[in-house]
This record gives sequence, structure tokens and C-alpha cells, in this order.
Amino acid sequence: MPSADGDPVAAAADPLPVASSPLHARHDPTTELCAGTSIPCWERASRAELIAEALAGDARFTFVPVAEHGRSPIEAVHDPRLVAYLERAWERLVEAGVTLGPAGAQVHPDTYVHPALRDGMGPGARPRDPLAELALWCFDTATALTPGTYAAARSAVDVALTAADLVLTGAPAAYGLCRPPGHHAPRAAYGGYCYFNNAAIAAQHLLDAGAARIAVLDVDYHHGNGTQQIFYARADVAYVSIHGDPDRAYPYVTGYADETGTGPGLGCTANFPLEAGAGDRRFASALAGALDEVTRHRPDVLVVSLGVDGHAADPLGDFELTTEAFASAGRTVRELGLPTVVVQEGGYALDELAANVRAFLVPFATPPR
Ligand code: SP5
Ligand code: ZN
Repeated sequence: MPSADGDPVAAAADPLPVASSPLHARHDPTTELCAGTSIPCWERASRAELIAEALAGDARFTFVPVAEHGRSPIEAVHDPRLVAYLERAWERLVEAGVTLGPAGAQVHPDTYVHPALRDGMGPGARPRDPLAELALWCFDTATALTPGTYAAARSAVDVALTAADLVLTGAPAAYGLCRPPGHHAPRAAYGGYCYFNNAAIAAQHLLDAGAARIAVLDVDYHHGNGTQQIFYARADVAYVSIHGDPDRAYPYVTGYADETGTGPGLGCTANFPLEAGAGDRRFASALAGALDEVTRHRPDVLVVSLGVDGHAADPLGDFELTTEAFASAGRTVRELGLPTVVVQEGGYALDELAANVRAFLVPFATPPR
């Protein structure tokens, strides 16, 4: 069937499976604190709706039902206390009488459990007050907790795991329209709009199903500090990322080129920090280097953290990528011929978001040349 953009090889017989859950909309905070100023939240429910609408109207994609996987795949990656905290946090905050501001039903920490507070005194007791405990788990001011955050975050994990299962059962590729995103969440914290690390949980799930080695390729504008942290000392999962240089770009403390893993994981992390203004050619050459690192790891399955916030119009990034950069990246990654699980991360230019995501995915929906 000829597609809207006239791609002659688009094959409706071989559409790319898409996992997507309506539960993402349970999480839709109103505001985020950016350098102390309250602004409308960039990571909003309409993002997923725009992507879903674009793919639903395109015969190269087919939506599949999302399967619940429970919490054990999450606890295989995250501190079970983080999962337990997020599950009950809202009701405990309400019970404790935490007042909600004019921004609506969302809560941010008001005290940071900064290690220097107890310098020379040992770590002390863990905070027990639910608001103080929030400060123990949350690492930034942009990532609100709302009544539906846990349900939405759980659904995003199920979306990623459903995509992983499709590849495990023989699909050459699958896309998980994860929201909220995941790559900033390390083992024992949440932040960067991320609560559970969907890509890392999918990677661990693939290993637990029998894969020997996984590579995670992260093309989001921001460094996936969470994914890197989770696998930093491990040889079974390689983490390879292209992103804004942490000298100027969130999350500031990870993503330098000299971070290459530790212990058994030494050589299994590779970072490609780019300068402001990086364009399509610069991105393509970094991607070539990144894919060399992926190939060197000889993965059984590739997990792609697909953020499209490198687009020139994105309000959070400073790259100058065009939609063609994502189309080209999709073709190049597709040509590796690896079973591939693509999970959604960032992308905040609402007018370009769906086109950028679709551009990356289209090569996976068509037979390889
Ligand atoms: C998944 C994802 O893309 N998360 C991104 C989280 C970004 N959080 C907000 C960072 C705010 C940085 N503000 C600096 C403005 C410089 N122009
Ligand atoms: Zn991002």
C-alpha cells in the first residue's frame, strides 16, 4: 500500500507493532520548576496522543494489546523500596495532610536529603515522613508526583515489556510508546520526567528470557544517566549514548566521553557528547561511531531509547537536527539487522514530535533492502 509520503516499499503486510496504553494520561502534571520558576510542564499527555494519532493513521503500523507484567520486572532493575514508595506515596501524602498549591494536584519535595547535612555524623535514620521521603527518592524539581503517576509509570513499563515480548517471539522490531519516559531513572531514584527506567527494564527482561547480551542505543538529546548507572558495572548490557555535552546540558553530572564503565562493565559504556548547534551531519557521524560500539558488543537484541528532543525546534535541546536526521538514523540502525525494541523517551516540539518519531520508525516497518 503506498504511504502518505509515497514510500514505494511500504508493506502493509509487514507493519511495525506498536504498544501503547491509555493509562499514560493518568500522569499529566500542570507545571515543572525550571531554575526555581514554575512553567507549564513540557512532558505532557498530549505528546503520546500526537504520536499515537500519527501512527494509527498509517498502515505501516499496527497497534497491539499491552500485557500486564506485574512489578517483578521492575524490581529486577530498581530498588524495591522505590517501587513501594511510589505505589503508596499519594495516599500517604494525602493522609499526612500535605497541602496542594494552586498548580493543582502535584507534589514536589521541599527539602533535599543532601548528604552534607549529616557530614561527620553518619547517614542517620532514613526519613519516615512521606514528604521527606519524597526528597529521598526525587533528584530534580521538574518531575512532579501526581495521583496517577504510579499507574502511568507502571503502564509505561508494561508498554516497553510488551514491545520486548514481541521481539522475543520473532518480530524483527517493535515500538513501545512509553510515557512517562524512563532513561533518567537510576536504580534508586526518579527525575528528569522519568519514574521507572522502561528501557533498562526491557533490557533486563530480554536477558531474563535468554538473551546473552543487549545493547542500549540512546539518541535522546539528554544523557540517559539512569540507564548508564544501572548497567555501569555490567558486561551483559552495553549503554551507548549521543547527547548534549553535560558541560552545558541536563543532567550535568553524567555523559562525559571518559565514562566507559567499571569492573566487568569496563568498555561497555560509550558516550558521544555533542556541542550546541550540532546538525544532521554531525549527528550522523556520531551515530556511526555509536553503532560501531553497539556492533562491537555483539548484542542479541538492540534496545533504542528514542528521544527526538535533538530536533531544531525542541524547547529543551540546542541541536539543529531536521526530521531527516531521524529518518536517516532509523535507516542506519535498521541496517544493522538486529532484533530491535524501540522505546519512546523525550521530544517536546509538539508540532514536530510525531513526524520525527515516525521518521525513525518507518524503516523498521518496511523490508530491509
Ligand atoms: C526524558 C527527557 O527528555 N527528560 C528531560 C528532562 C529535562 N528536565 C528539565 C531540564 C531543565 C534544564 N533547564 C535549563 C534550561 C537551559 N536552556
Ligand atoms: Zn531528553
